[in-house]
Amino acid sequence: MNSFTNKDVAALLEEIGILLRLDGANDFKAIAFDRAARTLESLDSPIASLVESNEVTQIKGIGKSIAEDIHALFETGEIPALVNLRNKVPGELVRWLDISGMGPKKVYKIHKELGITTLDELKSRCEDGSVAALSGMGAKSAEKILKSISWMEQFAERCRLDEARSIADRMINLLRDQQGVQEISVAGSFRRSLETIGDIDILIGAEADDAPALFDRFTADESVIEVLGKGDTKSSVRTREGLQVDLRIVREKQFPAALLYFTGSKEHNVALRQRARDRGLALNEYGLFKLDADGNTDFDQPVEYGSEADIYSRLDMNWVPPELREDRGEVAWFSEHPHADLVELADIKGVLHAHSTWSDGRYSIEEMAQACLKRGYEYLGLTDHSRTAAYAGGLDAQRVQQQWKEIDALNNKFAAEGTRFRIFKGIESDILADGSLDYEEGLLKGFDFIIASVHFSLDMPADKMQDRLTRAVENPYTTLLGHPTGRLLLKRDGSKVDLNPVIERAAAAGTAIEINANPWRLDLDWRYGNKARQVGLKTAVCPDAHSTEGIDDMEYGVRIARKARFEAGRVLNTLAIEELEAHFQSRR
Ligand code: DGT
Ligand code: CA
Ligand code: CA
Ligand code: ZN
Repeated sequence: MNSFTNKDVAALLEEIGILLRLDGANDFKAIAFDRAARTLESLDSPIASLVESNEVTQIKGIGKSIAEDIHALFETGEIPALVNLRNKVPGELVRWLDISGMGPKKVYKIHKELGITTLDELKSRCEDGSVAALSGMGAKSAEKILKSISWMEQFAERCRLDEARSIADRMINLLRDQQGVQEISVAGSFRRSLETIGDIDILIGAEADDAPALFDRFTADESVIEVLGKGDTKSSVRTREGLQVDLRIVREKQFPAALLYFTGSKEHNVALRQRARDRGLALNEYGLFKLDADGNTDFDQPVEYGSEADIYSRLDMNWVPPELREDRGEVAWFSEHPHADLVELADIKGVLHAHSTWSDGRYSIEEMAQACLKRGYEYLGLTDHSRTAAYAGGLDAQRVQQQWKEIDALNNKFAAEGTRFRIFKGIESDILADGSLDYEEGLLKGFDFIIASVHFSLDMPADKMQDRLTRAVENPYTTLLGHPTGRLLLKRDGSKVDLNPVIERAAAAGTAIEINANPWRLDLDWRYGNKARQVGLKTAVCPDAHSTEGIDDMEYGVRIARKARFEAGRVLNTLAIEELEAHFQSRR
C-alpha cells in the first residue's frame, strides 16, 4: 500500500481537473475533480484510513468514480486517468496557464485552432496576428499575451516562496533522517525569506565518509528530473517543478561558518568580511581565521566557534536573523542592539482581509470563521469586495446591509456559546480612479474597518497613482491600504509608483498599509521596511484569503513582515479583540 496525505491526493485531483480542461473536456467533469480536491483539503481525517476502511464514497463531494481513482492511487501508486491525461496533453500547455488572463478554455481554443503547443509557437503566432484573428481574441488580447510571456521568460529561472517551500520541505524531510546527518539547514535566499527564489540551497554537516551515500540519496529522489552536477562536496539537481536544488556537505565543525556564508546575501557577507578584516580576522565558508603579517588568511590559526552567533560575536556583534541579512543597516544595528523584536507568527491573533461567498470567496462567512477558530485565531475581519468590483461579485449597499445582519447573527451565536471569537464587519473597498472610496459616507460609517485597494487602472502614470493612493490613505474611513502596487510576482508588474511619500502620509494619518501574505503578492514590498520604521508606519499581515486554506498564507506574510523589520507593536493583527476594536473606533 502506498501512502499519500490528503494534500498529495488533492493536488493530483486538481491536476486532473486542469488537464481535463486543457483537453477540452466538459466543464462539469472537471468541476467534479476540483470539488473533490477542495473536499480533501478540508477533510479532518486522513484519506489513507478512509481508503483502508473502504469509506471514501461516504465523503460528501466525492463520487464513485473519483473514489475509484483514489483507491487505484493507494493500490498502484498512480491514477490511470491522470497517467493518460499526462501523456495526452502536451506538457507545455500547462505553462500557458501562467500567462495572465489565460484560462484553460482559451488555452484549449488557441492550441486546437492554431495547432500549436509550445510557448515559442504561441509567441510567434501572437506576433504574426494569427492569435488576434481568432474569434473572441483581438489585437489587445494578443498583445497582453506577448507581454506576459516576456515576463515569464525574464523570470523563468525563479519561483515563488510557497513553491520553494514545498520543494525545500520535501528535500529536508528526505535527508534529515539519513545515516550520518549531524546538522541540516536550508540556506540561501529561502532562508532569508526573499519573495522569489532562484535556487534552493541545502547544507548538511556530516563526516566525509557519509557524504557519498547522502549525495546518492539526494540525486536519486523521484522528484529529480536532471542531475546538474555531482562532486565530493556539492551536488545540484533540477526537480520536476523546474527548480534547481544545491546540496552542500561540510564537516560538522565547519557547519556554522558554511551556513553563514551560504545564507548570504552576498552583500551581507561582504560587509561581514570587511568587519572581520578590521579585527585582524578572515571570514570565509571554511571558518574564521587569523590574518598573518601580510594580511593573508592563516589557515593554521583558526578561531574557535560553535554557532553562527559565536561567529557574529567574534565580530563584536549579535546574531542577525537571516531575514535581515541584506546589508540594509543590519550590521550597524546588531553591533549595538541584542535583537530587533521582529514579529512572529505566534504573535498574530486574528485574520484581517478575507473573502466569502458573498463576493469571490469559496466559503461561507461561518466556514471562514470556523477555519479561523480552528487555527487558534480570535477574530476574522471579513472584507468582501465593494460594488465597483462587479466582476468579483462586489456588494451593493443593500447586500452590505444584509451581510451585516448575517454577521450580527453569527457574533450573537458566538457570544451565546461563550466562544471568544468576533467577526468584524469590513469591506475591501475599491479605490476609484480619483482616490475616493466606493460607497456613500452614510454606509462607510457602518463598517468596523475598511481596506482600500486598487483593482483597476493599475498602470496610470506614477504621479497620478501617488495622488490616488495618498487620497485613499488620508480618507478618514480607510483603516488599511491593501496590496499597494497590485503586483503578481513573476507574472505581472505592479503599479509604477514611489511609495515612500505614500508611506509618510499614511503614517501621519494613522492609516496602516497591509503586507498582503498571498505568496503571489507579498505587497507591501519589504524593501520599504526602513522607510516604514523611520516614520512609524503600522501594518497588518493579511492573508487576503479567498478560501479556508488561504488563511495559511499568513506564514509567508509574517516572513516578509520580519524582513521589513516590523515589530509586533506595529502590526495591527497582533492586537487582541478588544484592543483592535478600540483601534478601529479611534479611527472613526
Ligand atoms: P537566489 O538563489 O538567486 O535566490 O539567491 P541566493 O542568495 O540563494 O544565491 P545563491 O544560491 O547563488 O548563493 C547562495 C549564497 O551563497 C549567497 O546568498 C551568498 C553565498 N555566495 C554564493 N556565491 C558567492 C560569492 O561569489 N561571493 C559571496 N560573498 N557569497 C557567495
Ligand atoms: Ca539560492
Ligand atoms: Ca545556489
Ligand atoms: Zn484585493
